[in-house]
Amino acid sequence: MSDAPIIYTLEGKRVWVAGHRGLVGAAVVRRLNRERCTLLTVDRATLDLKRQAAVEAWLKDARPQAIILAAATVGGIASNDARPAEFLYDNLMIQANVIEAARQSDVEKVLVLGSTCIYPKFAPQPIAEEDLLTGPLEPTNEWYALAKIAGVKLAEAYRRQYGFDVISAMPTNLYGPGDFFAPEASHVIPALIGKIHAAKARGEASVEIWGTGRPKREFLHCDDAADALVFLMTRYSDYSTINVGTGEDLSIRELATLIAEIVDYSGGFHFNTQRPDGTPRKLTAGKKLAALGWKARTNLRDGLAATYQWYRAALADGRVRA
Ligand code: GFB
Repeated sequence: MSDAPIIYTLEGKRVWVAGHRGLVGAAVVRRLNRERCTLLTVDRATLDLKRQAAVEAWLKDARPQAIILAAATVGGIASNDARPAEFLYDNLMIQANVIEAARQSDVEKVLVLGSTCIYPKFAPQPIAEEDLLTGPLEPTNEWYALAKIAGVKLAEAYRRQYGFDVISAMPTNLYGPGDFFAPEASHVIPALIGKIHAAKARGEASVEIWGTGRPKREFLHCDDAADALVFLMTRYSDYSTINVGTGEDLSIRELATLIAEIVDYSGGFHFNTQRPDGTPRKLTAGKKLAALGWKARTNLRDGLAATYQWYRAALADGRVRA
């Protein structure tokens, strides 16, 4: 099947990657380095995306023509639960400020990034884009999910009222080199890489896994996600959000086993059911993106092995702490 035609070109354009230091933003920067466009980035210390006037002034001055909005306050299941106000407020403000300022500054196209936790906790599997707002959310991440649903709706509303070309994409759980590694606060892959690596180094017989190990998750490498976002930027322009995933998932127990193999850890696991499982499953239906001609390339084992290699190098040179 051939790819959907290019309907928007990035060539010669000024493209702002908001959130360029994050996992996906950094991957988008790497991916855009292969396009003939001018990359714009700005550090958090220079521009606080939560401040409306500052965002409007920065955009008027920097004049991007296209924006990939990868900036967000994010974290794993425990951070989501512990910092509900920040996860809701920060993400609402960032999205609203950037989209409205982009409209005022005549930006041509904006891509807003979300997450598949926007879908109902018990959505039918695999989850299609049409399942949005058909049932209650998973309580551990409803704050983040509500903000990201607002992002989808801002994209729809600005297209409807102003004819502004704002699209939204919902990647599944992302991982890869440059991820945020902190045992309490990070997502499951960096948490387990860190914990299993430490257990091996200390000669510990077992590693704590949160919850029952039975929830299933779909994981997408950040470089695949970035490739999909650039693909969508150039080939998609419509109301519906678009899922971005691999179409394959595995249980947390299976994930822990795979990471232990990669780390070469021969100990066991103990499951702490005092910690939350979160949503039981969130496998995405990728039909819309597949119909446009895109599919993920990185196999999970290879992606995890490369991430582990990056983690060891980052530990050695002090970019991350154990
Ligand atoms: O990646 P994670 O934190 O987020 O957790 P979610 C995924 C699963 O791994 C849950 C289990 O079932 C956790 O209980 N798990 C096991 C662990 N051990 C650990 C551990 O040591 N650390 C962590 N973090 N998990 C997030 C949402 O949900 O996914 C966000 O909270 C966002 O809003 C993100 O959508 C992509 O997949 O449950």
